Amino acid sequence: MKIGITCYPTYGGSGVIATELGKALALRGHQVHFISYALPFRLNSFIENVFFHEVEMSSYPLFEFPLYTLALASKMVEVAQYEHLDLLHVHYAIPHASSAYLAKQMINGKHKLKVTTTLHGTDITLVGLEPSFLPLVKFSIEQSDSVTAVSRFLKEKTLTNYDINKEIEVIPNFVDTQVFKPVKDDCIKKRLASEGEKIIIHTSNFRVVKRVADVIRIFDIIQKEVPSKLLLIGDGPDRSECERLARQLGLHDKIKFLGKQEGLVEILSCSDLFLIPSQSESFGLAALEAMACGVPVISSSVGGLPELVKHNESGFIAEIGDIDRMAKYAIDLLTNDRKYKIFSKNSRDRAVDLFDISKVVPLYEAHYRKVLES
Ligand code: GMT
Repeated sequence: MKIGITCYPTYGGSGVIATELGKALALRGHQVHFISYALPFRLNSFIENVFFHEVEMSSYPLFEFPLYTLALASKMVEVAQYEHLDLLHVHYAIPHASSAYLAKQMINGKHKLKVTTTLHGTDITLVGLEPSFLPLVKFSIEQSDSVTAVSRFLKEKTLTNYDINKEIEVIPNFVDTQVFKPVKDDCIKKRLASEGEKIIIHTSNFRVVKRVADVIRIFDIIQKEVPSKLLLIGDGPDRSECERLARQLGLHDKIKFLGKQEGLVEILSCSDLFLIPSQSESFGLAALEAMACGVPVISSSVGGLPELVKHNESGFIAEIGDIDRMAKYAIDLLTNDRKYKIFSKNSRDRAVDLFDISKVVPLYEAHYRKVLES
């Protein structure tokens, strides 16, 4: 198949999934054309069958706001026609599904092109609900030839919030468990924590929905009982506030703000526990990557997280904001070696059995075939 993929190219789960999917499809012999405003960050080396098409933006002074949606639609038409695309797969509905709709209208039957939209999270649960976007998101989803969602939760939310009567296939996010695997490297552990200390980790884009302040407060309780360090990876709007909170609680020596990091596998592998107390989370790709490295997860009970974290088997789930309970679960696990080993193994097994790239990419291929035959 010849597949066009549009996604956000910077850090973010939807971009990661779109890029890894495209790379995996190319390895399986499909031709993949990425269309975006910049090279997706995980597309940093030559891969056969993978092409990148940059959307050029005009900076004409009359346009106070960049007209990306329109420029993207034009580029989609150009690539679809010249590269003979069978299908355009857009990740994150806003504005990609609308650009794809427009592109298809412009092609107007001259060339057969199907559009698949994958819903990822805040495109449905937050941004898409804003009055200025809701009608367009609903329309663009309804007009897509097919729609997938990354969790059962997100599928239900889409159907109810947008009053949509359309088939939505749930295809979960995935991880390459050959890459994200436990690599016990003592050297790194020694550099991050002192002898005998546990490592608690959280990775995110430090937005309000991630509740990073809760991570710090949970850690505050944990470190009183268990010698430990907290690693905070990523960057975003809440980071300065969180650094202030860490200093206020006298934890600045025990919390390391590492910023954005490339070599996540090694850091995850020497961590003992992953915290994700989000306000909203349609899937929680960061938690899956931790599980694949054998790291149990403590999460809030929102969104798609309960589909990922099996309570009392691969981690624990508690109500949003219940930092005492999350800390109690963490202390229980970190002070019980036997239980910890079982949870760590369960986490890895769950990632391998249900969410490995080799199991999920064929679901997308089958989905495409169904759409193309319809
Ligand atoms: O929706 C967002 O906030 C952005 C999006 C992204 O691009 O990172 O995150 C969502 O998609 C990820 C990949 O499918 C999911 O793992 C995240 O749970 C989801 N974020 C939220 O629902 C807040």
